[in-house]
Amino acid sequence: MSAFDATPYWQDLVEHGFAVVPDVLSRQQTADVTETLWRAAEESRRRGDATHVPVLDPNDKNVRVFDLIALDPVFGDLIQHPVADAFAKKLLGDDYIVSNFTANIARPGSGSMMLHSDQAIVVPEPWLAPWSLNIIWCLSDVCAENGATHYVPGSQKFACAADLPENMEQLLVPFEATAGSIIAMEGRMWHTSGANVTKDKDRPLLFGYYCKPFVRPQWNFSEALSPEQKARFSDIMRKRLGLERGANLGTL
Ligand SMILES: O=C(O)CCC(=O)C(=O)O
Repeated sequence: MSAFDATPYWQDLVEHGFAVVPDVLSRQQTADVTETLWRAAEESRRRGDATHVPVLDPNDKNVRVFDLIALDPVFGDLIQHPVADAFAKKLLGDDYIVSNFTANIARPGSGSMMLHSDQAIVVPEPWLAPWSLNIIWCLSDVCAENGATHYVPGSQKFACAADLPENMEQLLVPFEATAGSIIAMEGRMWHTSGANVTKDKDRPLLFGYYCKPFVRPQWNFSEALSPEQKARFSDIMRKRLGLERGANLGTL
C-alpha cells in the first residue's frame, strides 16, 4: 500500500482530539482480522494469559487480548499499516515508537471500564502536548448500543488532574464508525469503553498505541517476540519496537 496522507484529517485530530478514517480495511479484511483475533484470544489463554482482567473490566464479557504482535503476523502488519504510520509520524514525529498493541472485544453484557487518558497512564502531569496516539481498529460497526469507546469532548486539552470536571461521566459521547474504519485518538483524550447492551453483537476493537521515543513503552517486545518474529521486521520497525541495542540514542 502506498503512503497515506493524514492532512485532511489533521484539523479533526488537533481540534477535536480524534479523527475517523473509513474503509481502511475492506469487508473481507475486517472479517479475516476478526477471525484471527478470536483465534489469538484462544491461543493467548492457552499460553496462560487471562483474557478477563478484573482490574480493567467489571465482568468477563470483555475479552482482552494482549501481546497481539506475538500471536499472529497479521497484527505485525497492522501495527505498521501506512495509515497508522502517517498519523503517528504527523502527531509524534518521524522517530515515534510502538508502545503496545492490544484488543478489547466488548461482548453483549459487558460494562464500562475506568475513565482514563492513555497519556495520563504513562506520564505524569502536566499533559501539555500530545506525546501518544491510539489507532483504534474497528472490526465491527461502533455505536453507543454495542459499547463504543466513549470520550469526553475537549478533554485532550486538560493539562492536569485539577482540570478534570467532576461530572466527567455525564459528558461522555460515543464514537461512531463503520467496520473497517480506524479512529485516530490523541493520547490526552479522556475515554472509556461503553456498555454493550445489544443482545448478540460483539464489538471487537484493536488498539495500536504509539508514543514519543522518550516515553517508556507499555510492552517489552524484546522479551515478547521470538527471534523468528523479530526477523520479520524492517530496521525502522525494529527500532520502533525497541528491538535494537541502542534503545534511546536519538537516531532513527
Ligand atoms: O475498549 C474500549 O472501548 C476502550 C479500551 C481502553 O481504553 C483501554 O483498554 O485502555
